Amino acid sequence: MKTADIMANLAAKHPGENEYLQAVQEVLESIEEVYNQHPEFEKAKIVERMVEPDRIFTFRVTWVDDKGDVQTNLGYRIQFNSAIGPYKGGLRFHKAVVPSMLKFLGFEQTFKNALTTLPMGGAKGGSDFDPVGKSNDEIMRFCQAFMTELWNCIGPDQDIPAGDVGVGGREIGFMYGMYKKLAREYNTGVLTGKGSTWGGSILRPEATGFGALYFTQHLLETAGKNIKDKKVALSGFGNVAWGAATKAKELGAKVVAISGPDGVCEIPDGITDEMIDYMLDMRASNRNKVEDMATKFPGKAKFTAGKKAWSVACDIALPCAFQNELSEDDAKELEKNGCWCCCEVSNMGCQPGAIHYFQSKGILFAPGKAVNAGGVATSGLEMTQNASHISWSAKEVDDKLHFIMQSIHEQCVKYGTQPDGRIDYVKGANIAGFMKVATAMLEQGII
Ligand code: 2IT
Repeated sequence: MKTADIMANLAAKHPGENEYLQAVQEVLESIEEVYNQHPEFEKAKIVERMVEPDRIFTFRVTWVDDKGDVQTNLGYRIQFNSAIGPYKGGLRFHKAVVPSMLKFLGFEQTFKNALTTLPMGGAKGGSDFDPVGKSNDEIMRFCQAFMTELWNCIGPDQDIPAGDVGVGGREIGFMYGMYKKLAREYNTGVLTGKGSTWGGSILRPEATGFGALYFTQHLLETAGKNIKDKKVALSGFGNVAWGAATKAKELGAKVVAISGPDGVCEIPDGITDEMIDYMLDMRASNRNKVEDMATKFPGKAKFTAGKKAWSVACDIALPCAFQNELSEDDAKELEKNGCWCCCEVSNMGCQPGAIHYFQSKGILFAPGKAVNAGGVATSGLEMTQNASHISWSAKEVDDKLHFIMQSIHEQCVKYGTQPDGRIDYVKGANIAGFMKVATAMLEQGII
């Protein structure tokens, strides 16, 4: 297999689907060498099959807003790969959602889920519904309308959605209510990220951010470093950024920046518990403005419009918001300001130029599919609890999450250690995930 040939084919079939093509390119270029050592993969055309989703559902979602006006959005579910388990992955509600975005996310999810050690295939879904400025009632009506179409594409042993950008516990609750009504079954295992009184796993809301910090700890330890007293800049203020800020502070780091689409909030003395709690209010308000933090905590948080978190001096950068949010220029600015480590928490948060720049300068870098896998891993733990009708304590879940993040780090080291001793976490994560999925596909025949 030659990456360039496969990419040329894919680009011709899917013109303009840039995010999808970017995600596939990143994986193929890092697995090419290993793949070509396995003629049985080539014979079964594993790569050609793996880069295309198994199937895509597209549907219209019509609902009525608070003014009584009829609104129509598009909804999608992309079932990408089910080699190692039922389809699993989040739902994203964001105005920029198009098939290319969900295909990149579903493709990434397949490898990420393989890294978790749990039996989950890859999927993604969502809608171009824009939650910004919407009331609680509007969110509920939209979620209900969305589920009237989605419900018969999913099931606890078939496809299990969860949250992603724009979808948290509130949205999962509204969607589960409608699912239950349509399916006439109390199938908690059909969605993860549920409320903790009705089948949701303790620590699922925190899990992506906590897992990211556990992974960061392993990476730093392997490099002979430590997170204590280090300055951390993170982007976003949603669920993932909230979990990351909470654990970073708990581990003794100083979170000096958070950001939003409107700009950055610099927090020179480090984020406080009150500020971390306030991030939840900011998300629930659907205003999508990080400036609200500076308004609420004047003198402690300083807002600058139009700037990114990467303009703030830090040791460690944690992109926690959206794909391609960190460019090569941002990477250069980070380096100039003293940053020596970037753990990507968002899915494909760094542009290819930024990753190459970090790696060429010896700046520690790990990719999202390894760093943020604690979220979907804890979804997997939620599925186990649902299937056995029990609920684990916070300690049990946290211990398992710790163990999984350690195992993901070990897989990256195993497959990513280079002849010069350097660990290429991008290669490590991609090869480890790929080998698991490819082997399962091979064993299951040509389907
Ligand atoms: O990107 C992700 O891994 C998620 N949005 C979580 C998916 C899940 O099924 O918990």
